[in-house]
Amino acid sequence: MSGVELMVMVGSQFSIKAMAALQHKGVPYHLNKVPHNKVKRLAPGGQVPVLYWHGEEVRDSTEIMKRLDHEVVANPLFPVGNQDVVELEHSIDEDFNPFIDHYRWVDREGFDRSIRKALQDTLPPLVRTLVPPLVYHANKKRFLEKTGLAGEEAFPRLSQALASYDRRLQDTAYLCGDSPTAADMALYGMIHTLDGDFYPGYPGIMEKLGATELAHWFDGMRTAYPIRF
Ligand SMILES: N[C@@H](CCC(=O)N[C@@H](CS)C(=O)NCC(=O)O)C(=O)O
Repeated sequence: MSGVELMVMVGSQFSIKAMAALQHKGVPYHLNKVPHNKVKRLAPGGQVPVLYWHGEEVRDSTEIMKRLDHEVVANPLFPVGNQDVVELEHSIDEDFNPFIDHYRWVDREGFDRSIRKALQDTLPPLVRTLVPPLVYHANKKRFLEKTGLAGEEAFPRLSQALASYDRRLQDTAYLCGDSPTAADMALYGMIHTLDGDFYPGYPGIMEKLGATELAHWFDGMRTAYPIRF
């Protein structure tokens, strides 16, 4: 295989992150969309995104960004020696991602707004109402264990995290300074699935919390790195 291909799942936060990173690097790519129920079977390692760089496979969105920096020097995603970017990108993936899982898979209203709607838009009419509750019950426990977030603590902790990003953006245009980095790509994917364009689990939360800098940053990222599946 030649050229650059990205294997993704529609609406996946880590896929959006990798798509934005490729745009940031100015790398044209072909999108390979894997249906939700086939990711485990078709994606190497059972997860997306996967990058194929001229036939060579790179798994994991963080590794993809490192590889892009290696191949294309301009517009570094991980500027050399900048530990703040490394730590923030890691923390967004590890500490913030559980909120996305919570508001998509555990919180019932969040599930109804996001995954249930996504399923209803893709399932045949006959099973459209039957399948979503089964999917909810089959996955809730798994995600509850994975996130470790109980219902009442999710919202205050999510609010704190969003407020901390908002504070960072009061001083600089991007999370780690005046240029977008890997940390911005990571949060961009997450916000899209929480309060953005892809069946958001908690629409309106930035407005509700008065996170105006974050909302402004998100609008700018959306314009700079439009995501279309
Ligand atoms: N650490 C991985 C996480 C990737 C990940 O969790 N991908 C999810 C989609 S957002 C996935 O492929 N899930 C497949 C499944 O659970 O069936 C990365 O950064 O790429």
